[in-house]
Amino acid sequence: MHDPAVFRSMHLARFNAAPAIFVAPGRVNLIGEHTDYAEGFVMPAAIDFATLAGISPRSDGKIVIYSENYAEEKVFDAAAPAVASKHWSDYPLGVVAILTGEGHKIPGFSLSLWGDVPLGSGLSSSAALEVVTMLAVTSMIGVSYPGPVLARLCQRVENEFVGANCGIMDQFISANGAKDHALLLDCRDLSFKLAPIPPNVALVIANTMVKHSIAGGDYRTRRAESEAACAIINSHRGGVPFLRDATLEDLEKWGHEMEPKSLLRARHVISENLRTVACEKALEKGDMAEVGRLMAEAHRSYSQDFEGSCVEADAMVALAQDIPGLIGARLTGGGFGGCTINLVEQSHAPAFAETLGGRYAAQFGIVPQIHICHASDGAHRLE
Ligand code: GAF
Repeated sequence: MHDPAVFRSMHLARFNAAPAIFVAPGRVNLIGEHTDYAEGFVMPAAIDFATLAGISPRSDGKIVIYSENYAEEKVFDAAAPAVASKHWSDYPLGVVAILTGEGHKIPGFSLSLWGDVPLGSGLSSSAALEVVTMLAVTSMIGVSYPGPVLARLCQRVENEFVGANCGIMDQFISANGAKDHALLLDCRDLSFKLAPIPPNVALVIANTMVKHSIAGGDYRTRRAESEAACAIINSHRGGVPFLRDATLEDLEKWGHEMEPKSLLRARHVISENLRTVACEKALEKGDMAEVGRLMAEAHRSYSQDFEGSCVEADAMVALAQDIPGLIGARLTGGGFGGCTINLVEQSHAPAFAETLGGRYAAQFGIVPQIHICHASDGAHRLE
């Protein structure tokens, strides 16, 4: 279905109109977890799982959205205010709401959607859906936003319409990713640097098959705990509105005033920022041993200090350790389930995937999906 011709025929058959077709990828985060909303650093890559959107204008004032994945069509009145209903259509509808709030008049349109980003697996299927819809709708009304602005608007869909308190990482990488590169993003000013992924390194994504949504309570709780620690530091020395501005020395000085869990969450975020910047430097130098060491330390911190992992993800990381070709492994994304990212020497990748899958199935009785992915370009028009 990544073939736009098949997608075009599907839209044409349903809506009797030729669509403009857009694509937006999911993502995997190599390092920098729960640092984005602390205005820190992240280093994700867009992957070759993506969502496609076909759009054509309508003259009846309706917004008709069809999801091929859900085999479901939803019809809305373009003139009526959009309301969220905890349904997949919240994401495209939220795009309309945010654009309307920005002063754009959105006419009726038909939108077809299809994607292969695994849902609820921490690979940002919702960000891909927001970004592809934003690109499709803005292009239909003749508006062109720079990638970082488009990403911010999509983050607002999530924060203000869907009601998930996420940071900017997922929408940013889906909109701005680059083939064969990870992207070191400064979530404070959205400046970024592309970090080449060596051609002999594969991104092996292992799905624990444990689903988790960032709209759930754990993400919110962890965020609140880390922000509480930040408030204590800020009350002492000021100028620390976000953990991005805090240091490990701050924790030594004022950690005793924090709730024990807050202290641990903050230690993860502060140290993760340091690791993320260091990891980009190591990648630039081609020092893959250092990349692997930083990923291992990042997983330990995510699991033990942030308590953002789960038994299955910890096992998936542990089971990978002695498989030939592994450079580094860690849980990726919002946490509490989802996928691990394994950087693996390309020549070993197929055998690595098979061994890891077999070991995980033997331990948990669940066959995990394991994907050998490549870093891809961000959202763009296909035709
Ligand atoms: C989810 C969120 F959407 C991101 O903003 C980020 O906070 C991530 O979890 C954790 O790093 O993917």
